[in-house]
Amino acid sequence: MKKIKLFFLMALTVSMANAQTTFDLDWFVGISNANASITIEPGDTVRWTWTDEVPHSVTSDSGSQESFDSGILTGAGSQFSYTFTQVGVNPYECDVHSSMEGTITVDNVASIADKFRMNISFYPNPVANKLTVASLYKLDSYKIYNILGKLVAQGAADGNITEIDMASLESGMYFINATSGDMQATFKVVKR
Ligand SMILES: [Cu+2]
Repeated sequence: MKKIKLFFLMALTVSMANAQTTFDLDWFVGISNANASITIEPGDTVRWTWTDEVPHSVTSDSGSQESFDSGILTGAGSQFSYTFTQVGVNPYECDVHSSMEGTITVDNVASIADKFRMNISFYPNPVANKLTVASLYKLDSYKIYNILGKLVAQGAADGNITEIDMASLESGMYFINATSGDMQATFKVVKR
């Protein structure tokens, strides 16, 4: 009994020390390099999902730190996963469409919070009306604070892509706080 308990405790400790994450990327003709590129930590997995009906592969370039190849798969919903274990830079592409390419960077990021922050992008900035927040972690909610720290708007986020209507806010600088589970990040946006 004691042994079992100890084992469980050890397993729990290990799993908490390496909070492994699976990142989902859509894989299709026309994907931008930015949307096919992410920064992860050793032990993290990237899962590519084919979202069109054209044949593709996920194939590491010759200069890639790790070597991986899905082979050519066809059909929306096809998937390929790879778990990266070494720190390094991994450029890859589709063997069928050389315009489909990206880079998986594997680094010992200081914290989950940093990893969360590094994988959020928002545009345009400055923004006139609609701000798009793209995140590789699915976002739950957002809050907008003005320069005085007053909460001026909040809402539910919409997973990987959230559109925030800022049309009704006055011109000026705002801080947007986004959350995903117990992670959060704040970034600065200028409203025209
Ligand atoms: Cu392709």
